[in-house]
Amino acid sequence: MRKAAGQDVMQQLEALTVREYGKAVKKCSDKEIYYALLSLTKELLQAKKQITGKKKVYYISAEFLIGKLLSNNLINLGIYDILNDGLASAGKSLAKIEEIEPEPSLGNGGLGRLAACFLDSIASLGLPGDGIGLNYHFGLFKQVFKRNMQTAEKNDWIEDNSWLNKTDVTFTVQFGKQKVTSRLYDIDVAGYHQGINKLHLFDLESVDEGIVTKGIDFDKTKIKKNLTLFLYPDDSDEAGNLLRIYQQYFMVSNGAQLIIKELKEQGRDLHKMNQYAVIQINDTHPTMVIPELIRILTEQEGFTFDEAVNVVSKTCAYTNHTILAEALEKWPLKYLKKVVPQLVPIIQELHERVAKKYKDERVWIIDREKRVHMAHIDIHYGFAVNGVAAIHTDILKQTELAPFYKICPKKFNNKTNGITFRRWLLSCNHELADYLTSLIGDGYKTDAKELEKLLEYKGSRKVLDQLESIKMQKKLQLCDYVKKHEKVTLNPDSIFDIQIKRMHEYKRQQMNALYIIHKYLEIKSGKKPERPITFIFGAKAAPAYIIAQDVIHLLLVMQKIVNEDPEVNQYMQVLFVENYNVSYAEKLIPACDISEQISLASKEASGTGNMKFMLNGAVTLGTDDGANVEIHELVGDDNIFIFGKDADTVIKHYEKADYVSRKFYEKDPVIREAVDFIVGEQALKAGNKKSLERLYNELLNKDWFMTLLDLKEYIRVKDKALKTYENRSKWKKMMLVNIAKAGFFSSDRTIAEYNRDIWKLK
Ligand code: 26V
Repeated sequence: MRKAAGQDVMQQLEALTVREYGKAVKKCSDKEIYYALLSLTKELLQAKKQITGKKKVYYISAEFLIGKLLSNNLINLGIYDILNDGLASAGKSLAKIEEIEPEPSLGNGGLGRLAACFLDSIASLGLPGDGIGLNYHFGLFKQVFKRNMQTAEKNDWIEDNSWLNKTDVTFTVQFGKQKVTSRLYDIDVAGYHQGINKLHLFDLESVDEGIVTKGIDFDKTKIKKNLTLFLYPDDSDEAGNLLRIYQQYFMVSNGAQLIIKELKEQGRDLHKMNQYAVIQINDTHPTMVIPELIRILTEQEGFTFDEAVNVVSKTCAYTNHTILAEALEKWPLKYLKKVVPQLVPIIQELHERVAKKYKDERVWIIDREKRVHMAHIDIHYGFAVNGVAAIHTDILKQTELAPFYKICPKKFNNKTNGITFRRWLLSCNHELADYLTSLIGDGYKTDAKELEKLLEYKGSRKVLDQLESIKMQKKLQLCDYVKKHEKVTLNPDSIFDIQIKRMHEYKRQQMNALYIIHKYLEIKSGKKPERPITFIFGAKAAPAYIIAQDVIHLLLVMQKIVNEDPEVNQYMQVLFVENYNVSYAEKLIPACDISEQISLASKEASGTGNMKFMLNGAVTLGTDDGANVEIHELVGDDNIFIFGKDADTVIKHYEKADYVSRKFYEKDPVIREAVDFIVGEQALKAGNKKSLERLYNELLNKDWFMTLLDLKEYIRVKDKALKTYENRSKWKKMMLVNIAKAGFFSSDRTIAEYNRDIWKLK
């Protein structure tokens, strides 16, 4: 057995390359070293102790956006520095070697990334907890820009040699009369100086990658071949929706079978399942685990229906991640009858029990249009319901889920999201982490609140200058990377203003685009900014979400117009990076000056990018929404730029249906000028008429997410942020306060709260 850590890990690597390739590390290519490190790290992980305990949490989620794993595993195993130094002595760069690893493509955005941060923190706190999800072969699509538009290609991320470990666990999953066989693949999840848990990813034995034709097109009806090909295929048509239900059932049936298998292997009494297992349902996607467990317990384990309902309800807990109605799943009963007929009588019985008990139809599971409200199953037949930031949980209680809060107030609780500092500081910003360690010791690595010790240095010029210099280093690194990957030369002396997140109207990238147009026109008219500004975007839009595609198009058109205009490009630049993903985020976030968090108040449940930026010394420009509210409270008015109508005002506008975007357009020439530019001569020459006109009409006639409501104030406050940046000592203090106050947002804190209030593992 190899030793887990220590000086000899470099010797182990040398021995491995000699054995595998017949040469020393210094003679190997980066690729050869990567694969040697992969097998060495996997061996070290396997030698680690599995985290055990009486009770285990199963975090079941359709997405785990885990990112590349090499660097994180090395950090958590405590061997990053040794290898980094050893490789450097052999003339090799670990940072370059890390680039070889393909990024797993198992999530859309925040929800999936949160699940990944949670797995890291569960293991790092030494808690027994496994993830359960699906092994999508082509994951979320790869974004490729063509003619300033997003196109989608398959993301072929799985290699023969990868972090996935094939197991001999297989199950049968039944869809009506059809049966498929699954196979379990595991990824080891190492805690920071801790043992390991597992991420269990189920795959379809009969999956056929060959059925993908052009781009991401494939026959959606061939479920025996397609079930684990893609993450959330296009759900704009019936076949897409059915496939989503097939995927969800495949995930939960496998999950339920695995949990029961493990409990039986441990000799547990299934009637007391809740003493040994807790199932955290990540959004509504895994909701069918509730009826599926009830089905298995009654059909195969001799439970009465009441007994099964009773124990399952004490085992399952639900996290809500959005108040957007279109994202709260409601499956037509007829779809469920087609895909999972065996669950339908169970769901109907669960509904009957609710309908008998409550007159208020808003809490029923099946509505008059025969749609099954998945969240309602979770709330009635789970023991806890949580939102993901204080304001989000309040809105759930007072508005979206108010009828439920009335009947079961005790189930509701808040768990403000968090991020793992291992990835979002120690791994992506070694320079800052090392400097912080030199100032305040490394206690903050396990107790993030210790970052507050940094506040002592608020008056130290030396420290403030060093923070500024690290920021410059990270900007230069980003410039190099962008030059290579996007063929764009950025100016590191400019202010980096960054908005990276899924493309959605509620997140209001279109508002930022209108600011860019406004700034462009100002410069054209002779009003130059004090310092150049670089506007950076990264985002994927769902292939069926047309308006989101239009916003991407507008931004790419602005990139072309601005960057090619010699009168302007020395004062501002626009960059929309292609195929934004976790690895790109790790490069962008440490280099950011202004963090754009500009969602329409009430709509962003939490946000987690906001936390990552803050931790890396960026200052937030945002609305009082999601976790921004808590960031605002922590850093105070002086260290954040807040603008826009608050959540109550926005909710009232929706209730009264009295927001008319055209009024804002008509009464304000600044707004009018920016909006008109979208369909002006210059934009139409550079872009696509149909797309730009559609977006223009949307903004003028609908603007469901109230862009124009906040645009004027956004311009004012963003200009104020840019001006404040010129007061360098003030800005550097703001950076310091943001870093110092970020400790609250460690996912270790979030998980400790889940454990204390919901899971009660230890
Ligand atoms: C999903 C969909 C799918 C259908 C089209 C429209 C739409 C809109 C939003 C969503 C979001 C699904 C849930 C989600 O990803 N929520 C995110 O969860 C993060 C982790 O809790 C949180 O930080 C983000 O604020 C929240 O948007």
